[in-house]
Amino acid sequence: MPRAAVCPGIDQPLEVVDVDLDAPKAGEVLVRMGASGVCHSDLSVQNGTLLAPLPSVLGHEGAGIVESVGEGVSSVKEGDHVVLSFVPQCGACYFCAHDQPQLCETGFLPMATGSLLDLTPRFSRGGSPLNQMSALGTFSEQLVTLEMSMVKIDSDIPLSSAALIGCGVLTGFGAAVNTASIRRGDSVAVIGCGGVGLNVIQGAVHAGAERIIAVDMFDAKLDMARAFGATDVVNPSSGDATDQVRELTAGRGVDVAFEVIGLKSTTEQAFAMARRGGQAVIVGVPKMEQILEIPIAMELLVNEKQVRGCWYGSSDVRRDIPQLISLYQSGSLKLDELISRRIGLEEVNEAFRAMEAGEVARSVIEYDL
Ligand code: PAD
Ligand code: ZN
Repeated sequence: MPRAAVCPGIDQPLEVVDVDLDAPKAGEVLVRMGASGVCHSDLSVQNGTLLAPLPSVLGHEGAGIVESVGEGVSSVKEGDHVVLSFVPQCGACYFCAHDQPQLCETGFLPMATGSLLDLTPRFSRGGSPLNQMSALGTFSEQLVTLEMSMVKIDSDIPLSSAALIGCGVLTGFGAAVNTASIRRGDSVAVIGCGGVGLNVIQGAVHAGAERIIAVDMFDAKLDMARAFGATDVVNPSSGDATDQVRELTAGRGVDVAFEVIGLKSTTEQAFAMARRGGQAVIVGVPKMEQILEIPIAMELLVNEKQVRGCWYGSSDVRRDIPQLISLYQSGSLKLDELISRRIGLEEVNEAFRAMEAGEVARSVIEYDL
């Protein structure tokens, strides 16, 4: 019986309790979790920004060790170390066949409904089903998920660092490298330098951006941003962020502006910071009903600006996870530096508080293996 952090309902604290876990069915895998990052999207489910069926075991950024496999599973076996993907990627549907596995059709319903392919979760408590966020539920000592929701990694990579790849790194790094069209020498702005935004910064460095302007309201985050490769920093408390970014770019604006918070105001800022012909890449998840209004004639036509949405860094997990691991192994990708606090599962509510207070890049739950 694993211990898991369950969100009982919107705005209710997570409860750390023993839960029941069914054995893996065909195409499914039982994983003993090594670690799970605490991402803003977990908090967004708890506070109702991101709609997900509750009650649910939260957590969608994790790595662990395969304990057993269901019938027909061939890509992993007992003892393998794996990074979990919060988007199941089947490799065979229309989107997977068109180089957009982040939009996988097979994986969409399990991800959105917090269940597996038969649309039931494997967690339960007192006989009632408990959903599993993004078909995972990494805030649990063990979980059962789809074979298509994991990628095998070398067993010498620390699981706490590998866990971060599962959401923050794939999303942020991928936003810069896959979603945006950054060219060598470009200027970019990154609004929001938390666990995801810091990875946009390191992705922008990798893509060859020359000027990387970090925007955050906490100076400590801006210090981290510099350590991850930002060349300039802007704190909106010392003047309008758009004006400050324009001043740094000869009044023109940046080639690519990223919004990595999930607010309407900062999404509008990203659009305003982009130069004529530039891109605004939206990574932060706002409230479901949020609408973005853009002056069509001036901004989309005369100024030819583009808005690009970014889901999971437009990542192909089977292509990108091995690449990120090898960048980490060669010292070109920071993972350990993203970990602000190593915590136990019982401290998950405190991790939410620390995230909201801007105290951490990532808190990482470490499980006893
Ligand atoms: P985080 O809380 O670690 O970071 C957010 C950062 O924004 C913090 O550093 C804050 O200080 C900063 N911030 C907040 N408000 C402002 C403001 N008004 N002006 C300037 N800075 C501000 O969150 P995170 O990095 O874990 O996640 C960021 C967003 O990305 C969040 O909305 C999350 O749900 C989203 C996300 N999207 C995807 C995707 O596929 N698109 C995947 C994962 C996470
Ligand atoms: Zn996340």
